[in-house]
Amino acid sequence: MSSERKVNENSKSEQLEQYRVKDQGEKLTTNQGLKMAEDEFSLKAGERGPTLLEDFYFREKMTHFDHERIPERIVHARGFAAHGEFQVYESLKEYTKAKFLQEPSVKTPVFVRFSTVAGSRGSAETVRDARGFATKFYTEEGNYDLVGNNIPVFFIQDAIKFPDLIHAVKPEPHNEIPQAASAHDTFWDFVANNQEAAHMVMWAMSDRAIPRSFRMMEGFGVHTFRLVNEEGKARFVKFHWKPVLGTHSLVWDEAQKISGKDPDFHRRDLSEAIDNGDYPEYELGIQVLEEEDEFNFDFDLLDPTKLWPEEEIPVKIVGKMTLNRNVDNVFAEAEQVAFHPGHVVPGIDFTNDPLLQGRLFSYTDTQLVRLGGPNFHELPINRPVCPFFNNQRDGYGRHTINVGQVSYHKNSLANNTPSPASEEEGGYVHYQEKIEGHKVRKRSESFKDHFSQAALFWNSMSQPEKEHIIEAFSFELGKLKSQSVQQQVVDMFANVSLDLAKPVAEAIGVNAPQGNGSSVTKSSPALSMENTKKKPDTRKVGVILGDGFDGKEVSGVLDALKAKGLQPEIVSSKLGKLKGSDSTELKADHTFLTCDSVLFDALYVAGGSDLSKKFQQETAYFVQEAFSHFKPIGATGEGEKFVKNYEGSAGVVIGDDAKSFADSFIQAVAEHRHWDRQIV
Ligand code: HDE
Repeated sequence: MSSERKVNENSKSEQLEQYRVKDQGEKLTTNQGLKMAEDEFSLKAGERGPTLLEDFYFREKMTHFDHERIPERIVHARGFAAHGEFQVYESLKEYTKAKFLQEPSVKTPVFVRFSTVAGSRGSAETVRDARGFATKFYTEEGNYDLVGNNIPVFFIQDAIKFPDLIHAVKPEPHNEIPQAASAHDTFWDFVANNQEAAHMVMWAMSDRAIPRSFRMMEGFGVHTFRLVNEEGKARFVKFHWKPVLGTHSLVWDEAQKISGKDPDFHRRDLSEAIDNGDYPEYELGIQVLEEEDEFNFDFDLLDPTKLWPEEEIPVKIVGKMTLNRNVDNVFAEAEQVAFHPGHVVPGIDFTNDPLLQGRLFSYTDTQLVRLGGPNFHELPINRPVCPFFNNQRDGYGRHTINVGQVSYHKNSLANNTPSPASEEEGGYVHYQEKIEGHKVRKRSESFKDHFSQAALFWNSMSQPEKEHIIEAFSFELGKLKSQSVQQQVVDMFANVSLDLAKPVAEAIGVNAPQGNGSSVTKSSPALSMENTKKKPDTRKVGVILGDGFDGKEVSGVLDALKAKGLQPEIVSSKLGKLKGSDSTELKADHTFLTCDSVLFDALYVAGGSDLSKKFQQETAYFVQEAFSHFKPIGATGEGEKFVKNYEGSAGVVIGDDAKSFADSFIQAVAEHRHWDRQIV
């Protein structure tokens, strides 16, 4: 094999094209290609007689249907995905020889799957949970998978505990309750008895665990990896994805209501944004550490319950990923995609993080049962864009027709090919880390501090974020039956802060925790979402409108919102045309029945002169709910009376000059939420 491997001329999407079947306008056939004359009636002995075994068409159709389902992922079952591309801003040659990170002009196709962790495949999307953020880069050197989460740390320090963690968080086995929720006894019993979970639990109880959208959440590789350059010099690295729209969340009451009103909220948001041309973008960031700095920190770099504070080790922004194409078929693409942290390319390597080491086993193992055998790499979504050759053969679902007599190494009959590639020829050579030690089942002493970074996280939160964490703990623990577990958890989190543990103890009626809290006073502003980017782009505004609205004014506001990239959608008591006081007509997108205030980022109440009692009641309800979720609310003309009660509150904009109203309202939308509000 020559060292210059030729990448398929095709991009990934062109490669996929050959598998895409468009059957519109075609005649119906069997899977053998036989045209069928009938698709409604099985073959019977007489019109009222029994169905015949001879009916091959019925049997083929029904057998295929009976086998349509595959096992869902044991974790991250509920997910959605999109295609896109990635480019580096400048060459990362200094750090890594990975070819896709050398050249700013190179566009690498990517496929990204976002997911929740605990819920089943059909569960609601806005539950409190970590989110998976898995990226497959189809590079010219083979597929590289960055299989991360939206939280930079994990619950456990050793992969051997993963089955325990997941058993604890999944629905309890005796009644399969609750679905997609950690608010139950076994999860918190696990936490209290496995205190390495403290830091991740702080994140899971924070607003990070209820993201506003996949487009507005960060991604993290979690583990410390290695980058290795052409000279063989290795450095430690942590990977980050930073969303260009900033990192934003829902509020808990809203998240729960959306679970009922629109359980598909996150996938709808992602696919609609891509359809609208509002392509989600994420910048890739790296934190890089020299190997000689390995022991210069008060935590172990191999410990996956620790992050590297950005203020101490800055995140260097090195490239951008743009998601620009929706999947054509969720099963073929999002369901059949198989990620694996062990899918690496030369220049990217592992560390001895014991969580990562265990993951390197688990992902192939799980695909064998989920995708039915060892040939899952041949599924269209999983195929690399470069050719691949080896002596592996046969197995369920083999597509490749390997030609020739030889399927072993070494051989003389095929000139000893396929032959291993040297490092110079692009062959993967593992970083030669020196290892010395006794074979032991132990954890390093350097992994034993479970609370300092949990306290760092707490200290870094804004006041509203802290209140949300207290509420989240109070909610989750409030659902437990075991008072002993409740008490254990409260006592455990007294090691983080008494300002957290005491109010939670009070809220759930257990004894106030003893202890002094943490001695850590440091904070890391980068951890607070208060300090994220704030932009109005792509925000959904519910426009409440009835007949007799002020045509000129409302049209002016809608145009101004659209010009700034916001997405106004009209809500009324009926669908169809709404007539303004002049000749303006606007079409309603939703009724009060088919949508809800929780499905919008902001409300603009324009009202109308001709409103039913029902309209007035529904509008009052929408406004009250949006207000209680701290959302921006604007009103003009006939709409003002619905907002009068809230006048003067943060994020409430009232005015009748369309232009200045629109400007202030857009600014309020950019803020995302207005915490500084007295809820009435
Ligand atoms: Fe996973 N994880 N995981 N995980 N994980 C899976 O692989 C596992 C962990 C993550 O959209 C499974 O194909 C073990 C950390 C994502 O398809 C399984 C351990 C992080 C996805 C598995 C971990 C992740 C998975 C289930 C502890 C963040 C979804 C289905 C050592 C860095 C990928 C599958 C997708 C999926 C095992 C911990 C991220 C069972 C043993 C830490 C995003 O193999």
